[in-house]
Amino acid sequence: MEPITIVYIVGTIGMLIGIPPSLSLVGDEVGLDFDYLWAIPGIAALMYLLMAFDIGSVQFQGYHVPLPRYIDWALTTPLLVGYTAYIAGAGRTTIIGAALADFLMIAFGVGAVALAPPVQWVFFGLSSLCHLALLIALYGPVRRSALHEPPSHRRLARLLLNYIGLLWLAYPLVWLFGPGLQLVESTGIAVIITYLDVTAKVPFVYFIYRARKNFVNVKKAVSSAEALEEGVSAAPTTP
Ligand code: RET
Repeated sequence: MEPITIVYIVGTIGMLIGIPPSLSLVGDEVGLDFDYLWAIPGIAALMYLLMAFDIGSVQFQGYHVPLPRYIDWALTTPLLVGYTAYIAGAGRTTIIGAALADFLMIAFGVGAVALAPPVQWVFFGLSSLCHLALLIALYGPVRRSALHEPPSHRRLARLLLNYIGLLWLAYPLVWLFGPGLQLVESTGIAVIITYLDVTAKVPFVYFIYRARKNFVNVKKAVSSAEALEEGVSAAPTTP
């Protein structure tokens, strides 16, 4: 068995760990709708399984590139960004705009790995511009909209926002050392990316799962406070 196969199997198992907590939120009445959160680790687990069997990989400029990785990123990173903006209470246009900037970043990224030297740098530039646009959207309108949310939502939105904002900075760097300058060969890059991917997804869904209890408690607290208020106002005011 190739060492890289083991890495991708570990990646598959890692992603599988994210499925039960996100599945438990399906159909849950927590005020926010997380019915498709499972698709984030779910799609990734499937793509890692394909990579473990070396299905769908191609050779670009003498560099081994698994296409399932880019299918995974194209589908799941807009979900990561979209859910973050949604939890922050952002409007439809902001959510779609941020998810679109993210999708274009990945689409241009495919050009950056598929094409030969001079042109690949143009695509690297375009992809990086989209990454920048995404960060501006997250730290601008998304962050601002979180200010109007209840504390539990605001805290979670901020956590996810910084998680995406910081961790994802590693990806263009990895590209530079891998497909870009080819200083690190594809096996080493695959190990790093597997680690980053599992870290980007599994704690993300877990953070939401963990905070779900807050949402429920907030709702319960609000309704019991209301019931209390009604009880108080219905009660006679004189002792
Ligand atoms: C590429 C190409 C070079 C320029 C930039 C890139 C950014 C990639 C990112 C990927 C994030 C992936 C995640 C996966 C989770 O499983 C495509 C490497 C900017 C930010 C979070």
